[in-house]
Amino acid sequence: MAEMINDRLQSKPCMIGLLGKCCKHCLMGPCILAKPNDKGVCGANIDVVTARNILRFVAGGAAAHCGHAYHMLEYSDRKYSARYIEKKAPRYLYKLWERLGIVPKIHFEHFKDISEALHASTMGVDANYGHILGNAIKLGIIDGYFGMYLATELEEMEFGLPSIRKGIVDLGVIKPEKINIAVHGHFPPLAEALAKEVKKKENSDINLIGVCCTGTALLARHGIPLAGNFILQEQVIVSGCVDVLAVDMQCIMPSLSDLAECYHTKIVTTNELCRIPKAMHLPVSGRKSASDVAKRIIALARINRHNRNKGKMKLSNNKTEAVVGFSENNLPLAEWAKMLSEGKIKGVVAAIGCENPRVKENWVDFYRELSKDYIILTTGCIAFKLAAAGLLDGKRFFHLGSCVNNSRVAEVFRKIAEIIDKQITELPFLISCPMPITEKAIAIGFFFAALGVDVHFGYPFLLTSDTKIADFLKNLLKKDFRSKIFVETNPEMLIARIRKEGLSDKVKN
Ligand code: BF8
Repeated sequence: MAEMINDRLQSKPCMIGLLGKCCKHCLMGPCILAKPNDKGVCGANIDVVTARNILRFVAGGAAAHCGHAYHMLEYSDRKYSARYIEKKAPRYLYKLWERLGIVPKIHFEHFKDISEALHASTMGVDANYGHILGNAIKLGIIDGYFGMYLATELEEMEFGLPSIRKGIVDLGVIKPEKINIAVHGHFPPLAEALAKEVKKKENSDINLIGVCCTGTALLARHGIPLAGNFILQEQVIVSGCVDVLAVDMQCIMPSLSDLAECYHTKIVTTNELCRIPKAMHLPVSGRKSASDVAKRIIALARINRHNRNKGKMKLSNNKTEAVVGFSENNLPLAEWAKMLSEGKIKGVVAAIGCENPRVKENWVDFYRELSKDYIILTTGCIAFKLAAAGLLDGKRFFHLGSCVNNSRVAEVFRKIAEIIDKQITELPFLISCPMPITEKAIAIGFFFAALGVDVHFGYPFLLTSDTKIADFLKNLLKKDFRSKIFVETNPEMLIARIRKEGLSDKVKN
């Protein structure tokens, strides 16, 4: 007998999830925040997690309604005014929304696809898992081109290209004798304005340092030292010597402001999307405000330096030199293509993504071993880890920048394939993301899979489940894209497999 809804109701709802107290937006979780003072691994508290879950519910509902309207627009071939909301809403309400900064401003067409994905995945819409997975690949393509490519291109137009140089990484770049300002996040305008300021003679007392991808962008473009990646961001404060930590957006632990209460560090948020309680907010909206905020931050750091507590300083001596600033424009791609054709190298592997503290395996040694036969490109937080291990020598390991700069990895693959006159998928390329944390890391994987590149993840998540979905995705990728996304959590197993099979027979797997 077919089971009925009453039967299915026997399965009790998860009360934690029901109340929005389960945070499953990264692979350090899912984190259960059952008691009022519980926090997720990143430090997000119950209020933040619940609010984020509500946002995702609202986004799903809004996507469904907007999708409906969008399909009607398509169907009837009509346009809508860019001032649609202003025209429709009561004047007083529109003014209020404007004052609160909540009038939607997005007109870009590709955002429609993202909202449609939320629409399609909300209850009662797309129930065909094959179609849903096709949509995930489409979003990967959007992530690649409208996300990483466009961001990289716009940053290069605004701030210039990276150039090959030596840089210093790790916590030892914090200098107790100087005024230390750290920049953290992903969106570089303020960090670039600060980089300009600290070149001035009157600011020679300032030591500007970076964290995460904002820091990586500064390292590649200006050689500004990189203090840490995602998992070291709290250690930057614990040094007791960072006078201002200016954050923009993404991968910023909400725990920072709580931690800063125990130290003298002033946290400054600079992006409208990213607010942290107890932090000072100095929004950057354009070139002029970036320059003004940079000056204010320098003045604030100069004053705050006097509040350091000598008894709480915990300085690190860890410092490593790394060669950085590579891109598709300055790498010897013709030479690599020749070496590949002649069998002098076995392939090109890109080590990308995060450093997930849940992962305990030694992936650094894995890449060290692999580099004997393969060229290793690297970006993001894993690039910091390889740099700190002393591997980024610019001979076998090449640092291509922040996570949005994975577009450079895609360009390297595209150009080498062009030179050899093959398709990307026919060549021994691999994307390896051994310690993913964020949704971004997974989206990047889907992008490269859509390009025909095999993608390795080193942390188990949905794709590891023994379901039809995992199989379907495997077959879909194999048939249409000649690629695969696979999970291997054991570096020794993967190295043995690559030694035995290489990367070029991937299509047969
Ligand atoms: O974009 S590697 S933890 S910092 S998400 Fe975040 Fe992951 Fe680090 Fe930059 Ni990328």
